[in-house]
Parts: sequence; C-alpha cells; structure tokens
Amino acid sequence: MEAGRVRELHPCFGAKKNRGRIHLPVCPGCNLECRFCDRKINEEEQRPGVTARVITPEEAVGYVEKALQFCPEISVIGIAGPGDTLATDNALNTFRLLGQKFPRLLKCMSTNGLLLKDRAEEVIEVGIDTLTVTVNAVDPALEAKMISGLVYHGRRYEGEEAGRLIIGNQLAGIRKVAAAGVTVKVNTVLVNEINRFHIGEIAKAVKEAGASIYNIIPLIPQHDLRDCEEPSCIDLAIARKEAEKYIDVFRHCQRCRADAVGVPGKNNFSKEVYGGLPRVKDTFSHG
Ligand code: CLF
Ligand code: SF4
Repeated sequence: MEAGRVRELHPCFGAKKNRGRIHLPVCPGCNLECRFCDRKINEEEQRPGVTARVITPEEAVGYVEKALQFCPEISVIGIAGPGDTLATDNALNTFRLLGQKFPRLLKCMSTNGLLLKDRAEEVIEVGIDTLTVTVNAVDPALEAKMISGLVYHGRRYEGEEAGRLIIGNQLAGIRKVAAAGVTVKVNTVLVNEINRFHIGEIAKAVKEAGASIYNIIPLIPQHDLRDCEEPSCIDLAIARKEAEKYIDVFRHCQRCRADAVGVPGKNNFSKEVYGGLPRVKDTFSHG
C-alpha cells in the first residue's frame, strides 16, 4: 500500500483521524531473551487456562468480526505477540486467512527481527502492509546488554556474538522488505543505562536500511532490568530529538498489550472481544 494511504489509515503511522486496531495474540513462542521481558511468568503458568489465551489463526476470524462490531473505526489488523511473530508460522498463516476475508484492513506485524532476513520473502508474499522491527542497538556490545541470549537455527548464542547476529539480520531484513514496498517502523526500547546515547546511531542505521518511521518506547523496569530507572519525559524528549535528525518520529505510542482492541489511547475493547479468554497481566506486545 502506498505511503500516503498508510498515513491516513494507520494509528501508529501518523493517522490524524480516529483509527483503531485489533491485536491478535496468535504467537506463543520467542527466540530471543530480552532482559526487560517478563515472559517467564507466562511460561511458568503452563496450565490450560493460560495457554488458551493464545488464539489460533482460525479463531482469529471470529475475533476480528466481533471487534468490528464494537469498534467500526478499526482499520488495522496487528499481530504483535505475545511471543515473536516470525518464531512460528502462526502470524503469517493468520494473515493469509484474514487477508482474504477482510481485504480493506491493513495487515500490520511486529517482530524482533531475528528471522526477518530469512523470512522476508514470506512477509512480502503475504502482503504485510506495515512492519515494525524492534531494534534496541546497532552496536553488538550494547545489544549484548539488552539480551541474555538468543536461539537461531537450533543453536544458542550469547554476548556480542548474539548481538552481531541479530543486528545483521534485522538490518538486512529491513532492507529486503522496505525495497519491496513494505512500510517499516522501528521501535527502540529506551534504557537509560544502556542505549540512551546510542539513539541517533540506531535512527541513522535503520533509516539507511529503509525504515520510514521511528518509535521510542521507554523501558518498563522489570525482569533482569527491574533495577534500571524508568526514563522520564525529558529523557524521552531528548532521545526523540536526537532520532529526529535522521528519521520521522512517532510520538503517540501507548505501549499496547498483544491483545489490545480499539483506538490507541482512546478506548479498549479487549475485555469485550476476548472476554471468554483467561488473561494474564503481561501479554506483551512489541508494538
Ligand atoms: Fe499494533 Fe504495533 Fe501495528 Fe500499531 S501498536 S502492531 S504498529 S497496529 Fe502502536 Fe501500540 Fe505503540 Fe505499537 S500504539 S505499542 S506502536
Ligand atoms: Fe521475545 Fe519480544 Fe519478549 Fe524480546 S520482548 S523476549 S522479542 S517476546
């Protein structure tokens, strides 16, 4: 879809009018170990009720229909977790199914980017309109502080080796999908203790790779980074100013859950739409 149309219809890519999105929590697993991500709690709760909160691609159709009744402003189907969207086939299969049923809704996906280089062709073939990649550093030494490790093609990596691997895959992946016409947003989780003075470099690198918009998400201190400070409004303003030298900055992020439904910042119909599903506190979204 051409960029002007995306800006008009997508609440996270600059739409001025009331535009909504439904997040479909279809992705159970992750291949990365972000040190700020509390998904362990979810993993420990491996009882039937909790796993049931991840829905199947087939169930997704019914949830979208229901969501449109509650919120006709919905213009975007987003898949953003709770795990990574490329770690399993669930997200792409869901879009294959929904693309035919709801052709007027934008297909938006969010990923950590570890598998983006490998799966870019599928992302393009499925017709993803907007893709968000979370890039928290472009320096392997800093990325190594953001993650404990990762699993790639069946092998576990740690430290700078892991950092180099994911950064290379993210940037190469962004290049591929952006060149094919997918509108790319990059999210960065701002951690004062780790990447506060690195934001400009990230913004520059992702812009060069083809991203068109950048979103800085202040850390919610938890898990291994629970002792880090929560960035203030001033920290965020400084980081945005730095990024803006290189790329357009999105300023209205609501740090949505992976099962959010409605117009971001205005209303949320998760309960009404997913009401029958048991929920846990940290249904994470990469945004
Ligand atoms: Fe969802 Fe993300 Fe698509 Fe938006 S959210 S997958 S791009 S439809 Fe938006 Fe929510 Fe911020 Fe994300 S306000 S967390 S940026
Ligand atoms: Fe995986 Fe996302 Fe959590 Fe990172 S933040 S560990 S990519 S689910």
